[in-house]
Amino acid sequence: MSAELWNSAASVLETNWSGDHMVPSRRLYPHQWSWDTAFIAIGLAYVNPGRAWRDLHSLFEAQWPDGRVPHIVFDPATAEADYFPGPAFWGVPAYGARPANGSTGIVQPPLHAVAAWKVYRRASAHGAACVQEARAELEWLYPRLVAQQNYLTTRRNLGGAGLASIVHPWESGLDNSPAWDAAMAGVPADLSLLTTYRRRDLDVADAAHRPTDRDYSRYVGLVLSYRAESYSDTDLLSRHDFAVECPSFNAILGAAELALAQIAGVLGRTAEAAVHRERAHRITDAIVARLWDPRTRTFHARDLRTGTLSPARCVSGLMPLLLPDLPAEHVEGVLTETRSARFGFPAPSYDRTAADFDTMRYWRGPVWINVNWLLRRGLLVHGRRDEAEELRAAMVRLVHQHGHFEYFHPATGEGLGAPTFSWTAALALDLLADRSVPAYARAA
Ligand code: 9WN
Repeated sequence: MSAELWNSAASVLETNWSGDHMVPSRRLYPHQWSWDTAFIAIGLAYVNPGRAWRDLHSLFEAQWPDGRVPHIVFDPATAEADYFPGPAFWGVPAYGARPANGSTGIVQPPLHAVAAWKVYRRASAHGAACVQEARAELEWLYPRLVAQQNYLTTRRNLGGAGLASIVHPWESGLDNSPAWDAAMAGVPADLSLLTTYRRRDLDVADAAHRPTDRDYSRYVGLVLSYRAESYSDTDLLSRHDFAVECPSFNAILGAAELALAQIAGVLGRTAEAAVHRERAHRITDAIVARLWDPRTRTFHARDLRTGTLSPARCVSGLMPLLLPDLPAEHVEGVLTETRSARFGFPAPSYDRTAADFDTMRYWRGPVWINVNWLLRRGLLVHGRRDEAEELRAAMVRLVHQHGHFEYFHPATGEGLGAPTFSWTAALALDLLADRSVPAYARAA
């Protein structure tokens, strides 16, 4: 089974390569996406490390002067009509050496340091030249990764506690998650926006799987609001209708600091390595202080406009397991939640027992491989090797039986969404090849 799965995964990555970057899916997502690039690099590390670095390079070449890494880098060879909201809709002005309309103005979870570290670690398997290349790439990326973290922890520290806020659900990567429902209720839904701007996703995907028109009009409205002030973050909380601290985004922010500590160590930047570890620690403390609900004993998204935690129990609430300094009480709470009837292995995107659990709709029930990959890493970080192995086997089985789909039905395993999806293929390679544990993992 593993050779067959390996070959099919490698061939998805071959098909989706677009010259200097990978597309998540040829039909549905014909540009380059930020956190997809990180997941994809983790798999390319096995079959084509040169492309892993090239893809990360293309993404960071589009980094804004303020440090933000855009959530989409637009491919100028792809027509405006092929993806909505496309380049002209975002209207991003030229910056640095970048032409106008080259990217979006929002971000996605900063997983790239974790990916770069994994690609570097794998380089020795490909020979000395590859190791040399990997070191040079780390040198190039390091200041850019640091700038990304600085942007998120300063300009996006809207709550003042050291966490990054997302100002659009798309920034979470978990777009349509019930975690945003309470905060989104306060965002005006102007359905007339969808007559001005036509959804393109419904031409290529099933409407029963995708966000509703109501939610989509809110997504569009939020972009228009951020765009109106040229994507400035100054005083954002007082003039923008959506600002949320997400446990998954911030857990990845903390994990990035730990990966940066490892990268800084290899680059001989010992003092910086200590600073990154300290930052990871502070992010962990802030997640615990602000996003933990002692009643549910799991983490929830905080709406900064109302100061309340979302009642929804989503897979994003399990992600702080990625952080080794998470206190034992919180680790226990999240593990109990993970193993409960609400989630299980592989974990669905939302509480299976919730009345509005939806087996089909985007991030409201189906299983995604990327968040399960992160969950497995979290289990390894906390020394739960047996559970990590159980989850690994469940993911490999799912993808082997059903294919490299974008997401999967949480009961039947049926493949849903895009059929040859890059991160599913990339992470399948890593799941087949890598049983190692992060160096900073704790003992069980
Ligand atoms: C909007 C590309 C992206 C992923 C996100 C996923 C989906 C886009 C969309 O596809 O989002 O960014 O059009 O729905 O939710 O996680 O990065 O694969």
